[in-house]
Amino acid sequence: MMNKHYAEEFAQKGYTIINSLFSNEEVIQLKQEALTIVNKIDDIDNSGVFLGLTSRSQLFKQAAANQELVNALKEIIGSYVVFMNDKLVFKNSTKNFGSPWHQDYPYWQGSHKYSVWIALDDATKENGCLQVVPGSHLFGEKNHGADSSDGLGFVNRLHQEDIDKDLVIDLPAKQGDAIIFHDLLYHASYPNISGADRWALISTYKDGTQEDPEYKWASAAFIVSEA
Ligand SMILES: O=C(O)CCC(=O)C(=O)O
Repeated sequence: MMNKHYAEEFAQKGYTIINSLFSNEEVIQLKQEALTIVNKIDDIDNSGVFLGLTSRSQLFKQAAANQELVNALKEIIGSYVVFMNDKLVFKNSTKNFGSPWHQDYPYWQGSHKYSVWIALDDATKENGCLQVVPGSHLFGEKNHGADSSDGLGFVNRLHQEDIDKDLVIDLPAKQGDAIIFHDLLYHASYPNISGADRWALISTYKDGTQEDPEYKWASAAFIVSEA
């Protein structure tokens, strides 16, 4: 049941939150499934980002089409919603760096995309919750030429001087909460200084009526709502 006007908040701030989209039991299952998938892969890079859960797992495919999530996305995007791809962003005692400030748009280009950041662990300032600049989705596409030579991925990074610290807010989240955000929203995460896991699943969607370039990494894209 829709208990919140997601579209209004999203239009204003560039993000909106669905609390407890998944129960703790569902999240534990997802995390276990993710662990099984990741453990089978030998060449995981240093970024702590792993693409393509849905293409490997029915459980993740079901999660991507979760009805409450799709209803919220329809409010924001319109009636034709396409899932594009998902990724695991796992921070832990070794992958403990904060994700740098960026917009997602430089990665995707084309039509605007809508990502859903789902907490697979409680996320706090100490273990690396998200930080955002509310309303920055209205600032347009910014230059992402900041240095990214540290080998930690995230090749598109905003310049530090583009982030007005007074406007930044933290988005702590409970396990199972979902944060839907616009691909122009400035976002980053804190370093994980806790020594414990802070895993998140990020699923990306688009308006199916929009033409786009061919995305090789979205080969498992599927329609989650057509009407
Ligand atoms: O969970 C995080 O650290 C943010 C990751 C992120 O923004 C991304 O992978 O695009």
